[in-house]
Amino acid sequence: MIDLYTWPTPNGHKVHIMLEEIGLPYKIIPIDIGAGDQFDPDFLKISPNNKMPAIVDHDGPEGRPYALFESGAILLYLAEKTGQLLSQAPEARYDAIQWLMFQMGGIGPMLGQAHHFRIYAPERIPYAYDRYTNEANQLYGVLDRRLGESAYLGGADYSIADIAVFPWLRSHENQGVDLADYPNVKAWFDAINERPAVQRGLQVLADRRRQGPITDAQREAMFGKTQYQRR
Ligand SMILES: N[C@@H](CCC(=O)N[C@@H](CS)C(=O)NCC(=O)O)C(=O)O
Repeated sequence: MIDLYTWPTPNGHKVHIMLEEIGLPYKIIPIDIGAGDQFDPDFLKISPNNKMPAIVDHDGPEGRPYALFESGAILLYLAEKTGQLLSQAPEARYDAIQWLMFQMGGIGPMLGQAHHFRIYAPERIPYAYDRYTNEANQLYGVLDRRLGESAYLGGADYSIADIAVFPWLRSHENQGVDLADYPNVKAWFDAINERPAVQRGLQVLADRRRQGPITDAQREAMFGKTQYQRR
């Protein structure tokens, strides 16, 4: 059994979708990041940067429990554990890993900042607003060119690279991106969105998603003093 510490955000959705695709049983432990659950000392023992998702695999290497944070590491771990969604052939394997790293180092951080400065920032800061909107569109352009030459990000087969990127593109409007400008991305996105496991993954904790604008208390937990008082 895998304990899944999560919340219905793009980084959480990656792991929900992965677990649904590979069919391993898991138990959901909600980490409400707007309520400050990520600062619980027990959670910090497995996720030292106070971020979800994290997992504990009670049947880890050599049968012992094993904890992981960072969604990219979790996807790699689950792919290797089950032999699914990551090729064993070196070239195809590293093609997928490259695009997984592109998600972790580019798509996640940059689209996250685009969302932050367009939606969450208390005032509009034109420099940041424009910089991250431009970065977002630049990254969608990279994806569009890749998906013009191969069916999936890692090549011919659906892989953990697609699972990592897909959830981040669901909020394209909030990132200042019009999907119609990226037809290869749109076709790929629509195909992945139709996968039954993807739809099941997106349903995990869906009823807990914030309705309406962020509150002052949620802003404080995620971006305010609470975030930095442990330093
Ligand atoms: N690089 C990390 C990023 C995880 C992350 O940014 N999680 C956010 C929500 S999507 C979070 O837990 N934020 C709470 C906080 O920073 O206090 C990963 O891919 O797992």
